[in-house]
Amino acid sequence: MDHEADAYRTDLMTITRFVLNEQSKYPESRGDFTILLSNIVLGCKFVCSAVNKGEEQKKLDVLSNDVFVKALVSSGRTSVLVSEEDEEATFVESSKRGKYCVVFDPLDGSSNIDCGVSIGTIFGIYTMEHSDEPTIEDVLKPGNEMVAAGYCMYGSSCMLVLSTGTGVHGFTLDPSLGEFILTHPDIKIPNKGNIYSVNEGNAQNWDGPTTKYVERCKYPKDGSPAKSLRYVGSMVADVHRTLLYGGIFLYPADKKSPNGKLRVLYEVFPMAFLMEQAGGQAFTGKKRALDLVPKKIHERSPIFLGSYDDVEEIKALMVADVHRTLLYGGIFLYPADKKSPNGKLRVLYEVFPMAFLMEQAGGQAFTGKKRALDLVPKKIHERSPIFLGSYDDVEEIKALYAAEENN
Ligand code: AFP
Repeated sequence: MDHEADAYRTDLMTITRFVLNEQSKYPESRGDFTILLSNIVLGCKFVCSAVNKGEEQKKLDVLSNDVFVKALVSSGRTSVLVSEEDEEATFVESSKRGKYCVVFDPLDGSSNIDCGVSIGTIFGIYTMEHSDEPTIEDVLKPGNEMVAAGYCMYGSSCMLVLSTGTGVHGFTLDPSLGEFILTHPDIKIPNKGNIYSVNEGNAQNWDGPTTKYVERCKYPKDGSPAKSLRYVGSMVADVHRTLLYGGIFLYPADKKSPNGKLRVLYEVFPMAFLMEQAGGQAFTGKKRALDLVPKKIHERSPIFLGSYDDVEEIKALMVADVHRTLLYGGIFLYPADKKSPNGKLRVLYEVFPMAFLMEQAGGQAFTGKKRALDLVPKKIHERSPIFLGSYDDVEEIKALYAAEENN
């Protein structure tokens, strides 16, 4: 008899026991998070059972949302809820309020239900830092302020993947016990993978770096084998596979959808949080995904997430437009136009760093009116037109602007 294996099998680490263990490391904690989580778990068990019964999509969408909202409100531990299903945020009545805010998609990928493909619930949790009346600002916060995030996948088995900021842990529902048991402790994503996951049907509308990246996945230049394409079209399933096998999942911007499709609060942030906790990365095409500050609860963002090295590659391609100018000379411009009189690029974290590099490399950076580095931004996300690159090339454009001014 294998006593060691038996000892492991009989030492059932339920999700509640796991979270209580974590909580015992913080003597000041009063069990609020455990209570909140047990209500999320209840919602997941309900949805799992409803999916297994084969309920139709529309009914399941509504049912799942109702169950989660009611479970979260009755936990007495929440103040603001944002659900993909509800246009407006829910503000919990004062007698039932608690210190947490939960953002969630009760049934993500639900257009796949009727053909039996894996779907899931995604959630992220913030804490309120004040005891005043809750406002929408309590959830319009960057993902790096989340205290926990996770998803539950309803597939061949029902699995809940959770991070409270100390790694990523996977729990599988044992239907006979009705409990989620720890089956995948401390999940780490491989540093590089051999799968890419994207809706290639949108390829004709992608930008240059995205097109180039996907081309490289298929025709690698460094002699490595081509990546395999896997795309379910259900984020939880695609991200779960990426987490376990490595590789990259992307839903990029395209000409028709400049912000991509996926929602910041309850798709991008929770998955980005899990990826980083598992040793991977999540990038929007411009910056670390968790550093986004959403302005609206249903805001969207492009997303590239997965293995550290794979995301590093797309990051490099995204900055390559400017990098090429730096290495080979020439000019990079994102000018003003009638629709965008300030261009598109942001002064503080796009124009300034690139202008600084250009000048240090002997080039110039010009806004169309003045030296870019002499701008004094009035707002943190202010935009400016920009022309940067080789000294003489920028000199030429400066001369054209000066001539126009003199006319
Ligand atoms: P549905 O909930 O409408 O099925 O959308 C699923 C989803 O939000 C996400 O789970 C997928 O990753 C993504 O959309 C798939 O989008 P495309 O169908 O455009 O590929």
